[in-house]
Amino acid sequence: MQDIRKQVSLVGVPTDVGAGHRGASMGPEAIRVAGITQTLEQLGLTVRDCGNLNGPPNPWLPPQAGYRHLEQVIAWNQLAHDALYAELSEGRFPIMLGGDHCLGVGSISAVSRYCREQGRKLRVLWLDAHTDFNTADLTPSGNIHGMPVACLFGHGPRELVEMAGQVPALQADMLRQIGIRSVDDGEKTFIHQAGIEVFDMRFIDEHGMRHTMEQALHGLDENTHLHVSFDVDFLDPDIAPGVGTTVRGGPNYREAQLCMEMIADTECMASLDIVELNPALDVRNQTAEVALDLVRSLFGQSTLVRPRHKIGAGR
Ligand code: 5AB
Ligand code: MN
Ligand code: MN
Ligand code: MN
Repeated sequence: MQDIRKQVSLVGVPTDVGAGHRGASMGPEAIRVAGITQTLEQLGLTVRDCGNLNGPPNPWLPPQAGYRHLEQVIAWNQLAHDALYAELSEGRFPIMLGGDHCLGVGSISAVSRYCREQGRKLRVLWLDAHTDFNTADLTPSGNIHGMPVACLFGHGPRELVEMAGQVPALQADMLRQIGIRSVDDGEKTFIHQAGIEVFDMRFIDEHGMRHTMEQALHGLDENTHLHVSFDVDFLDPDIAPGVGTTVRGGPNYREAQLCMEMIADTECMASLDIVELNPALDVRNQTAEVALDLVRSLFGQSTLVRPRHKIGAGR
């Protein structure tokens, strides 16, 4: 584990083809400008910046048959899948800098494929205001960034559903969603049917972030690859205005920090997505800077004065 954590690869995926607002395509550069490489190096990690992938432009057209820009979404996800799988195969820790969250399909398909080959267990934490479990029939928008989880569970266009080489790429016991507070009506029924464990904001309000994370991280062991898919709209818009789909009532700064610190404590995290950051909607790059503060905690920078026993990892 420690070896993988030391060798980080940044993969920029500058597109907004899956979103309903333009601008997430500028996300990778905003995180770089905020200083991600220096930040990770200060934490003792070695960083390879692989630069940006180069996919099709955003044609900015209305949805067709329930999907907006399906062809472009498939192309970008295939590029992301291939690039991330290559980094994983070299034993490195990939960080995907999105880009909108449709890219979760490519990223998590790569991780799913890799874990299958390596005989590792997979746990995905989906940090988001939204469940992203829409289909062409259920979607209110046609925007595919609202559909990646459904695709990973086998519901969606064949090219996306089959990207991991095994359908479905994910099963309910592998996924925990945290921070949820905006779910469309049809999506709600469908996610319930799929048996996915959702720690929504009501749960976090009632039980607190500590208990939420203890539950979400329960059962990890040394053979578990923990993937974190961090949609920046997970955060309360007060601290993270630079996203296309803000929803009030998200985790505040300290709650988000605790969430990340508890993930770090497990020492299981082996890949990460940072998606949906939209610099066109941000003010002085503050959202990128907050995201980076949280990344620092994810990689183990701690405000603890002295070490204490670890919680939540089930060991
Ligand atoms: B995000 C909405 N459910 O499907 C839809 O930011 C929003 O990746 C999706 O979580 C938000 O259009 C997608 C209304
Ligand atoms: Mn999302
Ligand atoms: Mn979201
Ligand atoms: Mn969004």
